[in-house]
Amino acid sequence: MIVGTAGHIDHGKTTLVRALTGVETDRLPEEKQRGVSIELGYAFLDTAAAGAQPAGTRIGFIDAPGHERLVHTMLAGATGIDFALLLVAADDGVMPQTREHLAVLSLLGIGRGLVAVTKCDRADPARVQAVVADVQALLQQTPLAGAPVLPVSAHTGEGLDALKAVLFQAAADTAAHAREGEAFRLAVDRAFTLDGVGTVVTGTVHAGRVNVGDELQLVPGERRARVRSLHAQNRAVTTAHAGQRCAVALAGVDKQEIERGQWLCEPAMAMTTERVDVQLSLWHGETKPLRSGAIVHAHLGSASVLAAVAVLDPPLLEPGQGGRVQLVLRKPLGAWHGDRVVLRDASASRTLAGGHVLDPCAPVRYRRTAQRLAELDALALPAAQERLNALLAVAPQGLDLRRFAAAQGVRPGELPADVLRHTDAHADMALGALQTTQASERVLQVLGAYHASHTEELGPDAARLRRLALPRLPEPLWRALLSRLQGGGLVQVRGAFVHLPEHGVRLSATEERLAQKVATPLQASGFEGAWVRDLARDAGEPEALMRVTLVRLSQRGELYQVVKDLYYPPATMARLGTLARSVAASNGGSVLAAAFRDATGLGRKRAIQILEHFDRIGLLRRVGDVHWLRADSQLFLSTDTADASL
Ligand SMILES: Nc1nc2c(ncn2[C@@H]2O[C@H](COP(=O)(O)OP(=O)(O)OP(=O)(O)O)[C@@H](O)[C@H]2O)c(=O)[nH]1
Ligand SMILES: [Mg+2]
Repeated sequence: MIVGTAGHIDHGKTTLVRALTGVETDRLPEEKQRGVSIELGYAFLDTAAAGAQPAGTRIGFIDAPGHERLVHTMLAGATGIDFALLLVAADDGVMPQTREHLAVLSLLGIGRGLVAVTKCDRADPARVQAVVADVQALLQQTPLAGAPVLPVSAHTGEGLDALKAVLFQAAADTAAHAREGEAFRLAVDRAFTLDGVGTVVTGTVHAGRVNVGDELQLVPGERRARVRSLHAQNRAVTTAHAGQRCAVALAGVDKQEIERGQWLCEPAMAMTTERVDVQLSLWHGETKPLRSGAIVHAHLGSASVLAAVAVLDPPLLEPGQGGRVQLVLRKPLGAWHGDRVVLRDASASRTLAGGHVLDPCAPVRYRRTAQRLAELDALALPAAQERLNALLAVAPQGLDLRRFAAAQGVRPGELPADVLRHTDAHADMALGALQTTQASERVLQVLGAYHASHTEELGPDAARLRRLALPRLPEPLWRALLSRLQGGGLVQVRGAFVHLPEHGVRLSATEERLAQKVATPLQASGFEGAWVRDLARDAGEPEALMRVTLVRLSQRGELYQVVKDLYYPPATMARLGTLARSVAASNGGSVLAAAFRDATGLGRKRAIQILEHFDRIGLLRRVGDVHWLRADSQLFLSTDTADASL
């Protein structure tokens, strides 16, 4: 269990932590000199040492500064704590940072805690009782309502046993951390160098587990490093988990590369964002509503950054009211679903609002549409699996499952059986059952209409069909959909073309006759291809008739027209396509004209004509002088050769 102190300056936080743990957490010369805490302090208390049950439990303390200008430091310490220890000095009573720290704790959603009314040796019992009553009233509208309020004195020791008893009971009641099963994430609050150990990063583990030897990533950033050794709650361990203070020694990382506000996380979960959608409540003590355009300090994890507010729903937030808000961050941060957010005003003098992240990869556009609000509703559900199912049920273009898992900070879960799924090295995507049905219907309807208006053609090619029917559906899902339709016999795919099964290719008698006549010469023409004029002459047919017929045959997927009047049969085209693929494979995905010329033995001009044809039909994509293999193209994969019918 991690306990965080809170309370007005000089109310005795550091002194109480010292009385409980024996550790002096004010260590900076400036802190000692001025008697004021500036940095976060860390100390630990063993329940065993104090004779409590269960033995061996170690409570971590994060001692926060109370200075009004250091609320951001208090916030960095308070994020991720399990239990709040709010202090109010009996002589001073409730003061501004008593209120503000209480607001911070409430907005962080911290519902477990106690209030110590300190310096009781300095006030008479009536005064102490009055302060206790004030505090109880103050807690009323917060998640800490009803928490124990205990009079203590760090100087005389009065009340300390009762306070410890509450802490030990709370530690005993701390069940296995709810987020232990999630991916590992630690909010960094310090980095230093230790002789013989190297760079050490400390922070509160927000979720998951980590082991010595694991590879972790610093976020924001790309830096990865192995865990050389670990301390949890100030003890050397081989594994640490959510709900612990943790020090991680990282191999080969320089201290300068790390700062407070970063996260240390599993590389698969690395997620950097400049735009988050959050569920937010405006503090009931605010006097004005929160409007779009407001500039605020956003505190996420141990980071703080300036952000612009866009209130999504309702259009503005009244004090005490909850709603959905987008934060546009001035600087990228690591953030995940469920992370707590606290907003302070632009001059950092007031704590305004708090809530949690719904979507760390929030959209720039369409952020208030009914569709988007339905997605945010889905993201508000309590369990990751429920969110996944609900999101699939409302996402018209499907879901990127890897991105979803990373944003949620969880490993991908089970999918409903009836979704459409595409998985490969590059993508893992799913489309909900209803959306799959609707998309299928749309494809069949568009294809039917296409056949009706292009009776002479076999059908559109797959890329064109996608543009006509489902332009926004991601390519991997489009491919999965098409092969499902094909597998179910609802469409047929011939080369690059797609058609309804009943849209048979019926050649006219003339076309049939000509097709037969040209089959052999086309095949014999090899990689050079055959010209209409030569085919007409050799077949003894009129050139005009041959030209019209071959155009029709190519529209039906029977032939390929590479440049005007130059034709290839599918088998030859497939061999050329396979060669282009193998050139690309040995060249990091690119096909240069010279390499393709050498691979085919063709002249430069013809080689380029064929590459440009491949650009047009979607096998390659030209960028400058280089033709890149489209990773998502299925043309001329080995199965296609079997389709070569002429
Ligand atoms: N008489 C008396 N004095 C106390 C008690 N607790 C703390 N003090 C004194 O109050 C002063 C401030 O105590 P700190 O523990 O530094 O206060 P703090 O809340 O940590 O202050 P910041 O971290 O700067 O916000 C010190 O001089 C302490 O000796 C107490 O129980 N009784
Ligand atoms: Mg202090």
